[in-house]
Amino acid sequence: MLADTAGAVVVESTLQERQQPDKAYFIGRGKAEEIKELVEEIDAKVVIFDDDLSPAQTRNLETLIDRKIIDRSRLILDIFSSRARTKEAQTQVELAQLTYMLPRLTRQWTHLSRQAGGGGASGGIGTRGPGETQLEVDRRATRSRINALENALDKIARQRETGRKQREGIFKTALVGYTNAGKSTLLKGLSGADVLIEDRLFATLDSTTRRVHLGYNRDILCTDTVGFIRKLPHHLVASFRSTLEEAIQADLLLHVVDASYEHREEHIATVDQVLTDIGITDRPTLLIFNKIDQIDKDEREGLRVTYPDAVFVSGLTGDGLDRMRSQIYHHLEGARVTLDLKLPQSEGRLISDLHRIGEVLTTQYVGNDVLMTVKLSTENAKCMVPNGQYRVRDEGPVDTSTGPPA
Ligand SMILES: Nc1nc2c(ncn2[C@@H]2O[C@H](COP(=O)(O)OP(=O)(O)OP(=O)(O)O)[C@@H](O)[C@H]2O)c(=O)[nH]1
Ligand SMILES: [Mg+2]
Repeated sequence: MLADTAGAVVVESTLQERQQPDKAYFIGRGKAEEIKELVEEIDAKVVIFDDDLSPAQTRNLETLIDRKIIDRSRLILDIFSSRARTKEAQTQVELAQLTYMLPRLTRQWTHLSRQAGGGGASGGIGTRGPGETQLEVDRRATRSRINALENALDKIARQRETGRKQREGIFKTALVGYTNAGKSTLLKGLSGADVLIEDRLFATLDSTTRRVHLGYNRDILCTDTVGFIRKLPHHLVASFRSTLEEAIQADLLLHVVDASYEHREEHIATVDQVLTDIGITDRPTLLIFNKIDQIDKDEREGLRVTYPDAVFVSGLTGDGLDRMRSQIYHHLEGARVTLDLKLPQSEGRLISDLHRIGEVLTTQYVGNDVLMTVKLSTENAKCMVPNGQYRVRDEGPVDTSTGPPA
């Protein structure tokens, strides 16, 4: 599917079982020669490996098989680069590509020489001396470009940070999941917004945030994120940190699983692993089985038994979207407390903050005081309201210094 997404037509595939990869060729030398013959016979243009190859292995295979060799990382990077639309995604992809290329730079990368202003350093396989010099120039140019891109991403990350501050107080959710699970379809279904949906891998590279009405007079924010995949190149994860930051900041994760995929457990495990890798561990998560229009009743019941807390939906038909909304609502309510507050009217700043980040249910003026009933996230309740000045409904007075009520 990766190959297909990248625009290649797979004409033949082959597998080798080995205890461990060969240092020089990754596969055995005999197998590599077999592939060379096959490639000539069927006139294949490219050989794709479903694992990552070392720079030396790629070179050796290229020399032996005499075809372009593409490993899994490179394939994913190619797809990413063809799909990057926004400045941020393009910057992230370029950074990942250069990081991938740096150890692989050889004298063959003549296009880089041109970029570095080298002019006529053509011919590729030149004499050793000048060639080496050009290579050094290329490496330096690549490193300084990497630096520039990292700085640009830092800047974008800071801008995002500002945007996030303005959205403080609104309950935030993020759709995460294996690529092609149907995250964007669900965002579209929930928010009504126009979102790019494709039966291809990595249709979404940027995070898109939309407001979702839950009903019950409540709005939340929902962010669509880049899909995860097995054996995701680590430099790619690193480059996409700022996009994934939206998931890192979410109050609730909506883990979307393609229920119709036979090995969905593998996908679930991969997503959990990537989340751990980017530092998200014990985040409240709602498991969403999507594409239930594609599975029969028995299968659905089986899943229900195994995952009693999961939500079953079809982004395509809209089935289950209301259940999904109400489950999100329950999470949101669980994460909020209702407070009865008595504040001096002089606390104008605090009062306006409460209106901004909380849900003010009632307001009453008594003398110089304001009596308010406000729903707030437990987190905001802890950090915003001064010690001893509030009372949680039905639960008696609370000491804020010990944190919010459970
Ligand atoms: N049958 C069926 N197909 C669905 C459903 N939801 C999504 N799809 C299809 O699955 C494919 C992928 O959907 P997307 O919403 O683009 O998936 P995504 O998780 O955002 O994928 P990436 O952005 O590529 O990671 C599209 O062809 C959708 O039409 C569903 O409930 N049922
Ligand atoms: Mg998508």
